[in-house]
Amino acid sequence: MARKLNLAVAQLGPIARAETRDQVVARLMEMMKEAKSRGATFVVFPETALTTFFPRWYMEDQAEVDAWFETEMPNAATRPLFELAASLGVGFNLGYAELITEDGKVHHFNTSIAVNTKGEIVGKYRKVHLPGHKEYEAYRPWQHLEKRYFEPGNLGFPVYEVDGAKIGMFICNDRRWPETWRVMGLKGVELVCGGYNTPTHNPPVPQHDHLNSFHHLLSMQAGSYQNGTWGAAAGKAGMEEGSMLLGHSCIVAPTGEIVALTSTLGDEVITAVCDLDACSDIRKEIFNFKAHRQPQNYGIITEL
Ligand code: CDT
Repeated sequence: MARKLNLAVAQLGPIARAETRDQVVARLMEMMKEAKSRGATFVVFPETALTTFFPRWYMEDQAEVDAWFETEMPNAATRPLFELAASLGVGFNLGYAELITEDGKVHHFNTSIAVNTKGEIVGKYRKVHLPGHKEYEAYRPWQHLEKRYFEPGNLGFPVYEVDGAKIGMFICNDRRWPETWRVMGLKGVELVCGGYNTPTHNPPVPQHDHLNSFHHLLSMQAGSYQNGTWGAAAGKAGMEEGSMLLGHSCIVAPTGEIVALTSTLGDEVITAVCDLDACSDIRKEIFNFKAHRQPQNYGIITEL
């Protein structure tokens, strides 16, 4: 019998700087209910889904920076989302800024979690490919200071069994890198999912601004096809604090075909029934890794 995952992607419209976590979680819960009403059992939410995309502002006061981070998960603000997930029997993928002490050292990560249909955290990913810059750059209308506020993830690209599906996560810029997909592809992933905050204007290369959506979908479609996996991406969209963010949240089949796409720049849920066994149509044939990969020629990829 085919294994089917009824999947939802919940795109968020803009989050104002003054909006509280409680207010945002209420929006996430509304979308989770909508997803459930359409039969979905797993919902993908955006990157840093609990707040506005704060790396657009230069901050020197570490206490001000840390206020954008979560020190535990779930916490008071997000617990209602976990409780709703358990009561509806809906799992989810949620991105947030994580402040944690590990081995006696304080860390700041751009993180996402996979939560099962019982509301339990069963997987964690920390963003590996951090875009942007570290210092204030005056020519930019807004900053992109992920390299200042986060350190690169230290968990690699894990794949988790979540309610019978093999799920891996990316966070925003990761989706553009073939290595992200291939590492999880080699682990037999069946759904690669994650969130993004992609400004439609990239100050260093404005000549590419009109290609923003194309490059996003190109990355999602190529990554899904070349690894025979479902792909799902949830954006934060619309005009957020003066920065226009890309919509076009999507669900992509292992063939590379887009099967669902948002059509607004606001809170919007899209769904698709994903046949997880369809992954093997690609993996047993054109991208049969065991039969066709030639890793002895790929060494330069992992050399520093
Ligand atoms: N959040 C994030 O990773 N955004 C990047 C913007 C790149 S331009 C600095 C992205 O790849 O969409």
